[in-house]
Amino acid sequence: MVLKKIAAIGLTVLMTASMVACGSSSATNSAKDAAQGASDAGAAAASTAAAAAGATEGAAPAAASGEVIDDGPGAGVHVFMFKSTGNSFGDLMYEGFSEYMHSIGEKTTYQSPAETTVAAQVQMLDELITQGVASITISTNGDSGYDQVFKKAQDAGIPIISIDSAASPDYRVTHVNQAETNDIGAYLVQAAVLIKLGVDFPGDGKAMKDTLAKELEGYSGDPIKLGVLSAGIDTPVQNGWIAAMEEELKDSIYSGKVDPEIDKKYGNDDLTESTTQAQAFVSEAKVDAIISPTTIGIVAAGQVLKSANSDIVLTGLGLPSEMQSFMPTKADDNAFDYVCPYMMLWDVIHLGAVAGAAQKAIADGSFDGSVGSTFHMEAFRDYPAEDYEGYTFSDNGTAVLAGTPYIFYKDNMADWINVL
Ligand code: RAM
Repeated sequence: MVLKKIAAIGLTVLMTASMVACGSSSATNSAKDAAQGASDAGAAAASTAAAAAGATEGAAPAAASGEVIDDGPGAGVHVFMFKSTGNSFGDLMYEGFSEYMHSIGEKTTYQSPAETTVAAQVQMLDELITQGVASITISTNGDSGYDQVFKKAQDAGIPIISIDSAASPDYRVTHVNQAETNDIGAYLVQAAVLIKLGVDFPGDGKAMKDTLAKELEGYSGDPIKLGVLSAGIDTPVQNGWIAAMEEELKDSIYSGKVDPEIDKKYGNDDLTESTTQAQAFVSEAKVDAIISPTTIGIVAAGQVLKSANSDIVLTGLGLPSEMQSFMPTKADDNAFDYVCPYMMLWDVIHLGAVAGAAQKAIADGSFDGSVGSTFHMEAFRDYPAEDYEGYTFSDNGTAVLAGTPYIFYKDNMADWINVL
């Protein structure tokens, strides 16, 4: 069933200009087609609930570029489950997953609970497994509590891969990692401190550390204090990034200049809770910069800091469409007139497509998720065909690397507002 047709707007942009190279990448971020942005994808997700299970019979409909199809849950359908509904980041990953899968004749459905909890995901998974779905691709809300339901999937021969937020290596075939965890954590710290020091994005992600080292050498003020406004307290993906931030802060360039302790608050990827936590940062007045490694948290913090006309600066992981009121959008803007002068993310649509290609290869028996095992992703949209290879992930399971962090700043925001 075609639930949503999104008009492509014809603009083609390359995610290369300010890419942060991360050395270990076996894949590259690709050129991408500028399809309609997050709000339309959100509308598609909202319609998901209306998808009829009966639609699973017959051949999978083909999808045009930017078209989001939900075949509804049922036997033989590939399930994509995000942490919860109402999050454009999840909607965009599903857009890529669904479009890629339909381009190769597979059926998909987007199934996420209303609540961002382990229990809510487990209950949905249980029902989907009983229906005999073809596979499960999940972004988890926690690192425990899934064993029983994952075992049920395993016993039923339903492969599980995780994306964004990892599932236990005991049950997943592999994890689709958006970009290297250590890179994301390090770059977020570097960006936050550079922004606090009033330094524009140097135009190249790799140049951030050198620029920062020079700036900090001449810094003699009070130690800069960083705060993090995260998602859930147990969310694997954000906790991995926070650990990488703490590691980065051990580098000697920060010694005596930036407090090694991060003040952490959790908004559970809920706009209201994240707003309350951002307000707490403002009223406590202890931090100089907030890093929000969640697209929901960074929007809440942007709004709070802007309304309060606060001196606290902001960076993190955000969608350009949702951050345009809090960021510079033109090359001649003064970045420091905005609460968030620059931020990061990766190509979320492409990420979802890589997970689709992994599931297809698992179904065909050509990829088993082990280190060195590979799968092929066909070209789709402007993305070239590409091969991905399993490697050892930080939790000792395996992952495939889908991309690299990408910096959004005043020179490129306008290109992305209608895309992501
Ligand atoms: C949020 C989610 C997701 C995270 C992105 C950056 O939408 O918390 O897990 O990866 O932000």
